[in-house]
Amino acid sequence: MRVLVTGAGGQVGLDLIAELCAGGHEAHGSDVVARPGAGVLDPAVPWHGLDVTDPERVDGLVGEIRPDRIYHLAAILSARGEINPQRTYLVNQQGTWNVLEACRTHGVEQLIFTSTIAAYGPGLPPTVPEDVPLHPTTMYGVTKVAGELLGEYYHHRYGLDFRGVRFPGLISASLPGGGTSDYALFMYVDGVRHGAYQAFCRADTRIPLMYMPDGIRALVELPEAPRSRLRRCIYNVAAFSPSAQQIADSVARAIPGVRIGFEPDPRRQAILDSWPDALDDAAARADWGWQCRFDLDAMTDDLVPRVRELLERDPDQLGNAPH
Ligand code: AKB
Repeated sequence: MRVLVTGAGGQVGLDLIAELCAGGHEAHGSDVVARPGAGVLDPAVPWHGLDVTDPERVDGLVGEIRPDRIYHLAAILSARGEINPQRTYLVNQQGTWNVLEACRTHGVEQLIFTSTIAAYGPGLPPTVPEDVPLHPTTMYGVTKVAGELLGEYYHHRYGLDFRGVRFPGLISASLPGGGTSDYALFMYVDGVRHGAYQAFCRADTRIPLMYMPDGIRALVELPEAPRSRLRRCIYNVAAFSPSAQQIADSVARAIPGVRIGFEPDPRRQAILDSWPDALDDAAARADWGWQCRFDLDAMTDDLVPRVRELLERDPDQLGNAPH
């Protein structure tokens, strides 16, 4: 199967492409950022410059490649998105519209969309299913909700096989992209690098999190499920929901002597407080057999050696912790 990935240079895209190639698919990466180096991306994978806000370029590329499936990952995340909400609207909203239109015009069979816990807003029960009132407080969340609804419209109106997941904050040994959930990853990165980290949230902050290999598996399994078994287009997928203190404790178990403190930043704390504690993913379990494999400590055991190895190779590879 020929697959195009938008926003492929981000946190999810490179791992996803590696998994798609391992599964025998012809994967094409696309992004505004330049092609990553050979150590990060298989040189055999085609890479295309793509600004999703440019409708002609999106249309031209989809017409040229004629993919069977598109993974639309291109987006500006929650924390970075609040620095420039206007640009975030263009990339996330106009970009999704452009990709949907290209799917319609060129008869792309399937579009996979990555939504997020940021689709939710304050005032909900601690554990949320999919169908509750959605009143996100960030432009990222607003555009993700709109993207979900637009995709469902194209599914019903034009027969596009539109599917997607609402992801928890994803954690992996790769450069994060301006998310508010990044405090979790930087406990590991700065824990290894500096032996210390000041998180920008309170110790009792609790949001849904997931280790990237589970996230990638969700993106590979959902598209393969028979459509007749799916009762909806967008599914919650859940893994674990530790408090920030519990993550710090897990890191300290793997990196003895590490010092993790908490210095809440009001702007990012407000975003974190607006998200639910946990996701109810009963629908994904029932309809396509979704099940996460990593809990917090299993993630820590797997992640710490990976972070260590990456930082030994290139101390700047994982970027700097946001303050
Ligand atoms: C973010 O923090 O913005 C993302 C997300 C939760 O979708 N990681």
